[in-house]
Amino acid sequence: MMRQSPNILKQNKLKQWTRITILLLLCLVILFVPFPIPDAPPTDRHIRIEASMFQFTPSEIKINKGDHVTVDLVSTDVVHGFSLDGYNFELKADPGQTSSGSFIANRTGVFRFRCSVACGNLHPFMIGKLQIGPNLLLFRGIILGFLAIIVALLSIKTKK
Ligand SMILES: [Cu+2]
Repeated sequence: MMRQSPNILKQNKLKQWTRITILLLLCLVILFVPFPIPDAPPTDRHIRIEASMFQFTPSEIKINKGDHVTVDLVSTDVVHGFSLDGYNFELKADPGQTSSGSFIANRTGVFRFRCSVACGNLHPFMIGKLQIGPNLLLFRGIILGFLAIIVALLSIKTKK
């Protein structure tokens, strides 16, 4: 194998660092640049959620930002509660009864909702997920994944 002169080695190192820097900048752009996704027009949503030991049905709900949401909490067995993280929203439904309340989804993101009444030994696991607006984290993750694949392919090519 031919020995490379220190100068060429230095240049190669510089090139490598430039590549890494560009890559890091690209990652930052993907992670933090806002996507130009238009907000869907807000609508009135009526969501019926059944609470039973120890689950909510449905347990995953997707809505749009600005939606006026009315939740009907139906308890099918014992007393259950519904408490939404990030929002000051709580309901409590007696056995066989329906409890209703409304709120405006003015904050985007993924929020957990949980039972707020100790209903049994698995009560802490009685949780669900409310997604408000598009799941940008997922989009960004997918793009980052593609970037990683491209970089991997390129590095294989340059090594040959
Ligand atoms: Cu509970």
